[in-house]
Order: sequence, then structure tokens, then C-alpha cells
Amino acid sequence: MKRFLFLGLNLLLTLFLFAQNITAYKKISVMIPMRDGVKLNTVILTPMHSTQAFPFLLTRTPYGAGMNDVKDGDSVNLSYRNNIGSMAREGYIFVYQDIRGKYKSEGKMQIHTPIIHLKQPGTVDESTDTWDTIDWLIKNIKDNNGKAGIFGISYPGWLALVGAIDPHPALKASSEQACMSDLFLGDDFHHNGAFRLSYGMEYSYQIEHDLTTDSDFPFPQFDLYDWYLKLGSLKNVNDKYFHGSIPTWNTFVQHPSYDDYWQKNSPLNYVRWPEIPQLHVGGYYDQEDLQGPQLMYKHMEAKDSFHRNYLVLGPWNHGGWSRGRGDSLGKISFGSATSQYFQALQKRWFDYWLKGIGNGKFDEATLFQTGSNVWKTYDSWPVKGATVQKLYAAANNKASFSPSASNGAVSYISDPAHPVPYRQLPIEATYGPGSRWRPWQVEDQRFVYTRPDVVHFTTDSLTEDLTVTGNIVAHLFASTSGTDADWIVKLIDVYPAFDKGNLTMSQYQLPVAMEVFRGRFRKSFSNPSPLVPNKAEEFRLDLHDINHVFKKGHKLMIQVQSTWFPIIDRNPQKYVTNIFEAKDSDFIKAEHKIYYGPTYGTYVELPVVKQ
Ligand code: PG9
Repeated sequence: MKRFLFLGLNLLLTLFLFAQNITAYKKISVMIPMRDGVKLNTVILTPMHSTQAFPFLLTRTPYGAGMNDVKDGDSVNLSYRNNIGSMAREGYIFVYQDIRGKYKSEGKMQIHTPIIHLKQPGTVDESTDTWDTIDWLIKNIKDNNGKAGIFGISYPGWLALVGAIDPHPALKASSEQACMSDLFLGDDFHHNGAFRLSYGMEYSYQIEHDLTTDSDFPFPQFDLYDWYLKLGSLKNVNDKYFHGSIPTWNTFVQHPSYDDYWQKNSPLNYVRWPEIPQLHVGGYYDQEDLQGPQLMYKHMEAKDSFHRNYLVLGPWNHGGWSRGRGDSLGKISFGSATSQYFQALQKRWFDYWLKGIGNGKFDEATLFQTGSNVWKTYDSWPVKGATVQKLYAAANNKASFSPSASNGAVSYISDPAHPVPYRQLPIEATYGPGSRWRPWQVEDQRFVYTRPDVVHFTTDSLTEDLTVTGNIVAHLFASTSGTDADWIVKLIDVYPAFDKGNLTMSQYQLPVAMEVFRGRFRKSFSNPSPLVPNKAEEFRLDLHDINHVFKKGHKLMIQVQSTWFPIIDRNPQKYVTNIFEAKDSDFIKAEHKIYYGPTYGTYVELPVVKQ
């Protein structure tokens, strides 16, 4: 009898656990009406065979709500999908929506349209569309628990950020992941005013050539380095290819500095405090939106008296945390499945805010530390107690933590006709077949360092580990014989000269932080001004936040160059009012100098912590 009771209990337990493991979701598609009558195509996936109530997890996107291969009413197994699989197994109602004007949704789209309804009552924007969608879902979808969360990566990450402004009362948590933030100062289209040519051109075509889908620009060749070079002046994009038909390209041309358009567009202008819990997620090697999560975390943290603002940074490229195991990127290994670590954290986070599971104790900042390959948690970011050490450029290509006693400079000829490639050729279409765009930020920089127009300053081998945790800032003292110039600064971890265990990594030059600055904007991004020929000036470059251990035996290197092509358009090096309208004859060679020494000492600030 006892044995039967035991078996019966076991069977019940198994059935209970099985019931918790939801595999089948029913798909339905709805056109949800917004307050102005525009209807948005929405795909809703609800757990089948369950009578429990679940929260909504919403993703809004310009890239197609998807699930086109599943008929309405049919079921789909979500339990093994990367990123959402573990959440799906325990039950959520997943919602994917085309934003207005894209794919199957009605209305008009403008990339990154600002949030205006708070200042102009009666208008609509992505925040009001999120509100209207949640309101409709709560009222019309059975078996919901009255709560919703929103998350997304990149453009959908920005949509999660702005969906949480003036939120619907049922919206309880948001996770912006790799959101694009200020599109002139950083992220997709410009960095410090320098235009991201290949990305900006290909992306604007992709999204606006045909609003019902995504389009690839019809390049006639695979390696685009010389295609972009032959393109010549940026005027030719409209003259030869777009003919004024791509609104975002026209915006680039019409707004070559940080004017009212870009300022109004910037989330710095309209994102307030964390109105609901916000989990910012970013990658150190994000090739598209590295700045977004870091900037938005800091911006919102300044006003977070509620402790609702959280940060996760990991060793990922754009969206890397949502795919695969995340144990390596390119040739760099991270020693564990970092994506899976994050996905478990993401699940715990949403489970708490949307289902009340857990104790709600989350670390303020969770950052993977590269080099040592461990996860670290912090109760504030930036960490307290870091000491800023200056890494100085010096004579004979040396770098050192003590300032150089003598003045000097290294010079090179920067020639827009022979720009330094930003990654090894071939340079394929960004998202085209065989593209190596995704891991380019961890590429070995030896492919350029022997070029005469790339200069470098290197320390001796470290005698002990050096842990750098926080914001890296370069102070470059430089001059040009021209009247405008770009400056690219990289902080590089140089691996030891001989590594028996991994010979291919010997002397690898891993960029741990890098950025570009367009010289004309050194005094103001809104009012550019020409450089004075041959006058040394200071250029300050924010190289973003890192958490990296330079290991004993490694060296630190500062690399500087003036072209990064074709990710960055060529600076004519002769000041013109609008580079998008420069003539081919405006592009000139110039002599560039990088200074070191007590008078104009180039250095990089490193926040150093004791491990
Ligand atoms: N990084 C992409 C993007 C976002 C916003 C503007 C332009 C590009 C994206 O992956 O969505």
C-alpha cells in the first residue's frame, strides 16, 4: 500500500513538473488600433494547455514581427529558442509588433522619431503606441496576469527604452539592450560627429528602400573597400544611386553638425528617470550601439532615487548575449558560456517584476571582466575607489605611466586617397553573405600597425596584472597641416611574444577600447570650426567603459590613425562647410603630428582598481 502511495505521489509530481514545462504556444495575428486610428500588426503567442495567467513580454520592431511560417491558430514550440527558451518553458505571453509604417503595420515611419507627446499633447509616438498596445492586450487577451514587460535589442532596444517613458500602469519592467542613443555623438550613424559611411548608407537603404521589407543595397562586387573609394565624394550617393529617395540619407546630408534636428532626436533630450525598473544591457565589442546602454544607464542613474536602474555589460558584439553560448568572439575566448549566464539573469529579472518570483535583490551592475574572464558584481557604477592612472605617449614609440620628460612628435602623411581599412579586407556588405562585420572589433590590429600612417606607443611588458575598470578617456595632442582631420585612438592589449599554449595568439593586438573624433567638432559639436594648420590642439575622446585585466607579461599600446575606411567616411582634410557636399578636389593629403612630452603630452586615462 505504502509503495502505491509513493508511486502515486511521484506520478503526480512528474505530471506537475511536466505541466510547468510549456512547449506549445498558439500564434494569432491582430491589427491593434492606436489612438489615432492607425493599426499595428501584432503577433501574439500564448501558452497552450495551461489555465494559468501569464504576463506579456513585448518586443516592438522595424524588422518584421516574424513568425510568417506559422499559420494563425497553429502551435509553435518556443522552448528551445535562444534567449526566450527558458522563459517560454515556464510561461509568458510573447508579443511581437511591427512599428508604425514598417512591414505589415499602417502609418508613417521615421527612423528614431523623438518622443513628443509629453510636450505636444495629442500627438503620437513610439511611447503612446506602446501604451495603446498594452492597453489593448490587457483588455483583450485571455489569461493574462495584468502585467507586461518590454525588451528588445538595438532598434527594438530603443523601443523598449522609449516604451518605458510615461508607461502604461501595467508595464512593470523594461530591458533596453544595445539601444541606439545619440545618433550624432555615438552609435549607428556617427561617432563624435564622424559619419559612419558604410553602415549609414547600407542601413538607410535597408530600412527605407521598401517599407514592407528589408532590402540589401545591390552592390556589384563582394569587397567594398574600393567600391566606396571609387564612390568619391558623398554627393555621389544621391547623384548616382539614391536620387533623393532615402529620407534618412537626405537627413544626413542636410544636418552635418549637431543641430536642432539631432539634439531633439537624442534620448538625452527626452528620456527622464527610470519610471519603471530598467535593465540596460550592452557589449564591450558592440559594432553598432556600444554607447547606447552605457550612456542611457548613466543618464538615468543620475535621477534614480528609486533604485530601479540596472546595468549588465559583457564581452559581446551587437546582441551577442541573445545568441549561442557566448564563450568566444572571433579568436578571443571568454572561458564560459557568457550568453547563458546573462539569459538566466534576464529570466530571474523579468520573473521577479512580472511574476513576483524571487526576492528582488539584483546587483546594481553586473559586468564581465575580460582578461581574467570572470563575472563581477558592483553596487555602483562606475566603481568607487578606482585610481585614475595616465598612460603617456613617449619618444621611440614608447608608452609609460610616467610623463615623458622631453617634448617631441611623431608625424605621418594622412592621404584620403589611401585610407586605412577599419578591418582586414575583404570588406563585405555589412549584413551580406560571408560578412565578418560582427566580430570586427576584436580583430588583431597587427594588420595595420606596420602602415606608415598608423602610429603606436607601447609599454614594456607588465610585471603584474593591471585591472582597468571604468571609463577610458584619451587626451590626444595633435596637429594637421590641413584644416580638418579625423583622429582614431585605440587602447590595445598586446599579448606576450611567445605563448606556447596558443601560438596564434602570440603578440595579438586586441583592441579593448577605440573611438574616432572629427577634429572640426573639438570646441563644439553644433558649431564646427576649421583647425589651424600645424597648431597642436587637444582632442578628448571618450573610449567608453571597460572592465579588463591586462595580464602580467602583456603590454599596453596606444595606436593612432586618421582614417578608418569605409566605416568612417573620408575627412577631406580641407575644411568645407558640409562634407556631404565636398568636391573630389577638396580631398587633400596632410601631414599629421601626434605630440608627447611636458608641453603637449598625449595620454590615456585608465581607472585602475586593485583586484
Ligand atoms: N543598430 C541598428 C540600428 C538601430 C537604429 C538606427 C540604425 C541602426 C539595429 O540593429 O537595429
